[in-house]
Amino acid sequence: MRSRPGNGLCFHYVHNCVMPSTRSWDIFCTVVDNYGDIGVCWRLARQLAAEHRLQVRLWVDDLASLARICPDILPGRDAQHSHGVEVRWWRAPFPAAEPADVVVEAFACNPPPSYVAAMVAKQPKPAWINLEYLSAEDWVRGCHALPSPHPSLPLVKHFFFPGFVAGTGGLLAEQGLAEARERFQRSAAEQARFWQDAGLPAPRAEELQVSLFCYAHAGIGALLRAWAAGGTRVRCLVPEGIATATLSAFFGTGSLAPGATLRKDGLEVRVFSFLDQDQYDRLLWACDFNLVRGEDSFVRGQWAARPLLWQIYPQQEGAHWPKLQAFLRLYCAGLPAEAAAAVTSLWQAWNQGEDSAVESAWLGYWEHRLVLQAHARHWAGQLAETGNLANNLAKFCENLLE
Ligand code: TRH
Repeated sequence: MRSRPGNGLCFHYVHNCVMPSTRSWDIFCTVVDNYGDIGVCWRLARQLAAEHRLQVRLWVDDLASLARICPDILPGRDAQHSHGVEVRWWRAPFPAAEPADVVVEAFACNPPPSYVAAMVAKQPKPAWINLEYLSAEDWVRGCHALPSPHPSLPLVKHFFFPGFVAGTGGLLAEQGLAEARERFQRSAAEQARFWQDAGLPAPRAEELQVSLFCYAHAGIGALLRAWAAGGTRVRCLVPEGIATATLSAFFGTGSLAPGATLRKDGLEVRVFSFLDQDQYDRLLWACDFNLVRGEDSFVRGQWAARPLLWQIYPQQEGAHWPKLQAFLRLYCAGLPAEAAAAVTSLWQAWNQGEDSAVESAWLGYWEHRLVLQAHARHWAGQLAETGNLANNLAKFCENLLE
């Protein structure tokens, strides 16, 4: 028997009523690179366990990456529990494990053959989901929830696509997220506690707070120059290991350990140790402007209801460009034309990594800050209406299992 966290009770939906049941879920995650794969899976696993009281087992091949965003995790352990989730180290040889009622493979990561064989033998058959990457492109609505029969086995996989609009799976968002953010953004005491817990001094008056999470190729030098030379004081908060080459070159220093503070004219840069996911959310809520990347921090930046700049994960042959344009079309639809053009210029320049274009685009962008602030709040409210991914997925799987 596998060990089961929590009280073993979970719930399923029948005609919109929540009924007790005993569903188990297995989520499979391979870490291709960085933190986005495990970031999404960890957030989903925690939410399913906490809000749906499901018995969630997360199989991940790289515990060190998970430990970075959840410091409770001990790399090297085959099995451990955290936040109501059973975390299993996915490595060869794969142990004999009874498949769960619902099997989620994240980003087409292919569960082990022995596990798939056990899925075939299980009665009733598990619901099998391939959780896809996030994209704002139109085709997503047409592919969301489609079945894909296995070519040789009596199993059917369903595609589940996150998205920004009705007809997609929605975005990950915990219950009460908007309320928690609003409370935090209104409460000086909560913010003071956050800065203290994060080991960062509280902001100074009239100082713009910026968080910076980006890939190495970003045109960061241009932004640093613009912030240093601008009329407003800027404090830029950077996680350890991010943008190190550019920061060292700009400030002429080698030390970028957590706690390092670098100053030039009106700009101060502070390096911090990676925060856990919940604290990272608070950082985004506390900042006036957030630079985010990949998938999960991009979504959390939107939930922060603050202006943001997204660096999309670069793909071969420029496959990421249509995705960026598709999102910009959606995001800018509700903006006045000049502000929309400013957002588009900055996001494009940033993603092209063109230093000189970034510098002038930033100045044009920040002129619209009041409009952009209001828009960010409105956008977060609009997204919330699409429903959240964990709920949508739980309902979808219940229907498959009925
Ligand atoms: O790390 P990312 O670039 O991740 C990815 C991967 O490259 C992946 O292969 C690719 O497919 C995907 O992007 C699109 O960026 P992302 O998605 O934002 O993930 C970062 C995670 O790290 C996210 O869950 C937030 C978390 N995080 C913390 O918990 N604490 C921190 O201090 C920081 C900076 C991030």
